[in-house]
Amino acid sequence: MRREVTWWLCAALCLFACGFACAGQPLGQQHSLQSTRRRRAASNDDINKKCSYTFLIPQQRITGPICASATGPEPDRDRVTRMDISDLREVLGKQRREIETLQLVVDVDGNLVNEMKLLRKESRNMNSRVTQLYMQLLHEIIRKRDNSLELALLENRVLNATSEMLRLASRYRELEARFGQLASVVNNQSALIAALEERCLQAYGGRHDLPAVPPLVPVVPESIPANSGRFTNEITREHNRALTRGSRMDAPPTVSPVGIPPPTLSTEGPFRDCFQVRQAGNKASGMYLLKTDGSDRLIQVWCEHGLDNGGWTVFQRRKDGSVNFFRNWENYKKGFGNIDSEYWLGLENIYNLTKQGDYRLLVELEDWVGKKVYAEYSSFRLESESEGFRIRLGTYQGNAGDSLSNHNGKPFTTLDRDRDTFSGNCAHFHKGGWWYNACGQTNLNGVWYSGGVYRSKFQDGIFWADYGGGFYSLKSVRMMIRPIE
Ligand SMILES: *[C@@H]1O[C@H](CO)[C@@H](O)[C@H](O)[C@H]1NC(C)=O
Ligand SMILES: *[C@@H]1O[C@H](CO)[C@@H](O)[C@H](O)[C@H]1NC(C)=O
Ligand SMILES: *[C@@H]1O[C@H](CO)[C@@H](O)[C@H](O)[C@H]1NC(C)=O
Ligand SMILES: [Ca+2]
Repeated sequence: MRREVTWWLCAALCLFACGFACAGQPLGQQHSLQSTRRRRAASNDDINKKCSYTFLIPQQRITGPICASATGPEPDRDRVTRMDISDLREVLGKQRREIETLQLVVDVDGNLVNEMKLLRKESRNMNSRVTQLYMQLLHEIIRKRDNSLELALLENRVLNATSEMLRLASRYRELEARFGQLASVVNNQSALIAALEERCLQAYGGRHDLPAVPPLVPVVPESIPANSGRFTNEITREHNRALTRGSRMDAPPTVSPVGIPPPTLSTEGPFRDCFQVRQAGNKASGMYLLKTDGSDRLIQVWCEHGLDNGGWTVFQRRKDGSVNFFRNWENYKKGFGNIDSEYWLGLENIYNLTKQGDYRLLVELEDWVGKKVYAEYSSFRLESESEGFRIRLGTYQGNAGDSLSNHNGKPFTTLDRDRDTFSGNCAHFHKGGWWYNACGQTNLNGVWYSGGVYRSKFQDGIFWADYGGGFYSLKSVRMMIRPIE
């Protein structure tokens, strides 16, 4: 009985509810109910067709109140129907409200879902943005690391260079110390050799008339030419070997017999000095013919136009040891050598040149690493032969040091004409001809030694005491004059 009522209610509710939502699961008990009540077959069929889905409301909730009304005795069909309908209405109202509530909830949920979707989309965007940023960051990090690697490399290199520099500096100091030691040894040995030689000479025949040895020029000068040159131990004395006592003094004067005639000869008349040559428009350094005032003789000289605007008349030149400079008075008076290599213009010619006006002197020195230094004197002239061709110098200026002023006012001395202030003959010790004092701070007509530092009994090299000291022989030397403008 109770089951019948339940079914009926269910059917009604189904009809109603299907209007709202026919979405759900199939009704499980439908088949068994159909078989119990034949008179409702038609509607039952309808229900079966329409309500193929479950209700939103669970069955238990509906049965509660309906069961109460069905507990009475044999029910009247109309009464039951009325009661049921009112109950049903109530339930339906409740259901509707609930459904509305649910609808609201669904709406809210829908909004929430939309919001969720939006949020998710946004989150996706954020994700991609974050990824992008992350990649950028990664890129930056990698680049930074590369940079820092490069920086580290550079730092390493700087450190290396610094350590190398320190190493070289300490090595340089070492070498300097060693140079000092060696110089001192050389000084001691020179003194020792001189002493031994004197004793030796005295022992063999007691020649007490022999002159004393002149004082040595200090080996360590104020300015050092070049470090490398100082440590060469090689001493070549080809020039010295070539000399023999017999031939040395007999060598005839050889004023420029060698060499091509100067290019200016044919077109232009002889000039009084190289300054005039330069003023005449000749720009090339080379050999030119000069004729000094009051003289009827032509002289060949080298004109230097590549230095300090040119116009320099070169009267002395050393460069390769090709010419012997250990000569007598006559040779030094007339001149000797080859104009295009080593030569001495001659005291008479120099005298006649400097007599023409006011000249200044330039001494150019080159050491064995090719460094050139200069000593310039504001005025320069020689006195006549009767005065021994005394040298007269003005004030010094330059970077070689003033080693020539020590000779200022001194007459010229050769081996066969001793006019120096030393007890012996300075030409003998220095192996040249010069305006010796007692004896010299410079010896530019000495022996040409190869390599710089030389070892010899006497200081007979081409030295300039203030540049290299007494035992450093210069590689090349030039002495030249130009009128004072
Ligand atoms: C620095 O010197 C060390 C050895 O002294 C060497 O291994 C390294 O490669 C050098 N670095 C550079 C950048 O030259
Ligand atoms: C050189 O001689 C001096 C004294 O004459 C001496 O004090 C010095 O030690 C000597 N030097 C060398 C390297 O022999
Ligand atoms: C120097 O000049 C004088 C005249 O002042 C002359 O007699 C002499 O020959 C000249 N000397 C030379 C070498 O030219
Ligand atoms: Ca003397």
